[in-house]
Amino acid sequence: MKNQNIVVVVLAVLAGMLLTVWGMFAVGDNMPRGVTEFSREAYDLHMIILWICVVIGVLVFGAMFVSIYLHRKSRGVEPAQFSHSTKAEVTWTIIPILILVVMAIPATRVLILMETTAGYEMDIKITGYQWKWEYEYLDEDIKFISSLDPASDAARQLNSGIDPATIDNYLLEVDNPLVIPTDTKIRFLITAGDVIHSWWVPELGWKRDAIPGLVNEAWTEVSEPGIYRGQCAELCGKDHGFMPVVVIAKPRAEYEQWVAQQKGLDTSGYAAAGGETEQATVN
Ligand SMILES: [Cu+2]
Repeated sequence: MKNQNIVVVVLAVLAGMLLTVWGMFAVGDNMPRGVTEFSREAYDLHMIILWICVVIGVLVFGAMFVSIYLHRKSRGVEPAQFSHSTKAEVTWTIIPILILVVMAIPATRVLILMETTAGYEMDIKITGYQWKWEYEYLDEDIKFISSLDPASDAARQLNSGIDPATIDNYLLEVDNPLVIPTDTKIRFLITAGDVIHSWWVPELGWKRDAIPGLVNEAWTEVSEPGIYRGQCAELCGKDHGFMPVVVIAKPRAEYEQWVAQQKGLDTSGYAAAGGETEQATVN
């Protein structure tokens, strides 16, 4: 290979690495920043570690390509004859250890934050079933099943003749969404009634396995009202792809209205409160 060709290959590989990272942002394929303190912490951590990895990647591959180029046989370079270097081994052991320790400090802080459910203001029990979710507001005596919305369900059937592109939020819409108040620390108690599922809403920054016979804990405190979508994230059977999660975060007053409406106390303000989906059943 001619010298110019080698330079082109080296530059192409380095450019390809940087292009991959840039493309991740340009296409929006990165993890979402989310709408909770925890999701933002996790996102920031992910970005810090990503950039550390990019720098390491560029340095390591850069050094490798440069030395391949500068020390190639056609330049008459003689190979070194040593078989062991304590100095080099100590260096390439200590530097990665330091990097790992530096990355572990913020990661541990975020992990502890993730596990700290203390100070929660309300409890919601989530139970996964093939292939739906059950939500139980433990303080409110509200319980309902949330499953794939009928429009998506009809379109997904074999030979349905319905073009999925015509369905809004195809496979990401449910009949009864989980409604939560904003700016409230909510503890989720997550379990399953048959096989292992996993409750996942990317904007909240975490997912938790729903395991029969075991109750997992997680928490959230959503700062921005909105509709957040997710899916079951643990292969749980043939309809695993058809049990989405929809969370609607409403300001406290609108949430209270929704609760009253669920209990049949007051139905007046529901439409005004943004109740665009079907109402849930009350047990
Ligand atoms: Cu599942």
